[in-house]
Amino acid sequence: EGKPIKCKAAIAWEAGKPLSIEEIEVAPPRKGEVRIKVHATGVCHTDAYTLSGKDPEGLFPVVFGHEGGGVVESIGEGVTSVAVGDHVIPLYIPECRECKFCTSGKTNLCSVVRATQGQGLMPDGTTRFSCKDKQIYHYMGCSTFSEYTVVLEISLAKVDPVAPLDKVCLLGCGITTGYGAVTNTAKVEAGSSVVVFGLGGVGLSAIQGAKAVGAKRIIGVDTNPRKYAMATQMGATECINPKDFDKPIQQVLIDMTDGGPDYSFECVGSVDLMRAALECTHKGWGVSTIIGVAPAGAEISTRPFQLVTGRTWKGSAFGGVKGRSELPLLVKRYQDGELDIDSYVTHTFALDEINQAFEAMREGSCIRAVIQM
Ligand code: NAD
Ligand code: DAO
Ligand code: ZN
Repeated sequence: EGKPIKCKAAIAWEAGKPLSIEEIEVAPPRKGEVRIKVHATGVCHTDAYTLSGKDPEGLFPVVFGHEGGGVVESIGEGVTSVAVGDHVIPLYIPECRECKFCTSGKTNLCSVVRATQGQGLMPDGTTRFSCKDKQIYHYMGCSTFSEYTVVLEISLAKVDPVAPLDKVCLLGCGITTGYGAVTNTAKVEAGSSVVVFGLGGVGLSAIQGAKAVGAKRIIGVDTNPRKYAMATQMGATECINPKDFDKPIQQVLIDMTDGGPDYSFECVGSVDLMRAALECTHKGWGVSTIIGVAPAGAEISTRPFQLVTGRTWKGSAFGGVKGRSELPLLVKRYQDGELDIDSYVTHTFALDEINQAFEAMREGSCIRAVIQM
């Protein structure tokens, strides 16, 4: 029977306030659970969104963080797929391999622990974190802003221990999301034309995916021209700024591409851009994939004629990637030099500087801030 561990964590006591570094107690892993020493974690917009208080499902107090990498410290009863010392990436979409979703062959949205994960709890309805005699909620089943965390076995991708965790941690969210949306969800073919709206970490990864599958034209769209250099480095053949045109951006793109691109990806989270992204695609076969997360309650619209005339609207969560099965392959691609991760790390901080990472994210120059524990 394991013992509780005392360690440092960044706690969000309430919405809209900076995180505070506290000593917390992390209980040992129970049945099907694994305790991990977190080595590095990215900071993503979803953490900032929930911290802001705008997320109607946000719970406090909580340990945020869902883009991490760590090493297994101890395992609970019945855990067989990982062992002490294994290197792992926590997954906010688990892969149980048994539920209706996992066995469908059609989706990565494993739903066995959906209810409790959304309530910030482990499946037995309790939490493994406490601080100052208060129970602290888990976040997205990961809670990587802590030196130690407890995650379900089915929510862990075991990865090559040689891969640097302060880089491959970014496969826990944004990079996999953009890349997978192109390769898994839209299944873009070689020779295609592709438009990517939003050139942050997610959009840049969609560009990398498009380049990897052999797309011949890859157009990046962003209102911030400082994003174009990196987009070009990742494989964009051209970048445009909607502010430079009087015409709606969908018309600009249709004119540029003789009727519209074969594929588009919305990587911003704006319902207006989602509409533009659908409507710019080519009549008869255009496929537009929504990746960006819009504000709670927002709705999309277009004229049904856009679909009647052969355009398809899709969406993608975590790039349609089944984490336990597929993340090791993305790690391999990184190690083989086929997937750039290093360039995304524009900022690094220590855990007690984590509020600076949230500030950096608001600046246009930041792609990803990584916290080194
Ligand atoms: P980011 O903020 O780094 O990038 C967004 C980019 O969009 C920025 O470069 C910004 O300049 C640009 N932009 C803003 N308004 C624009 C406009 N009107 N026109 C063109 N460009 C505009 O964010 P990110 O980390 O790349 O994430 C992008 C989106 O993906 C977010 O909504 C995030 O929540 C979402 N996301 C979705 C999933 C998923 O599984 N579906 C996973 C991770 C992130
Ligand atoms: O199974 O219903 C479900 C929830 C799946 C979670 C999908 C999350 C996609 C957006 C994540 C935002 C970035 C972390
Ligand atoms: Zn499942």
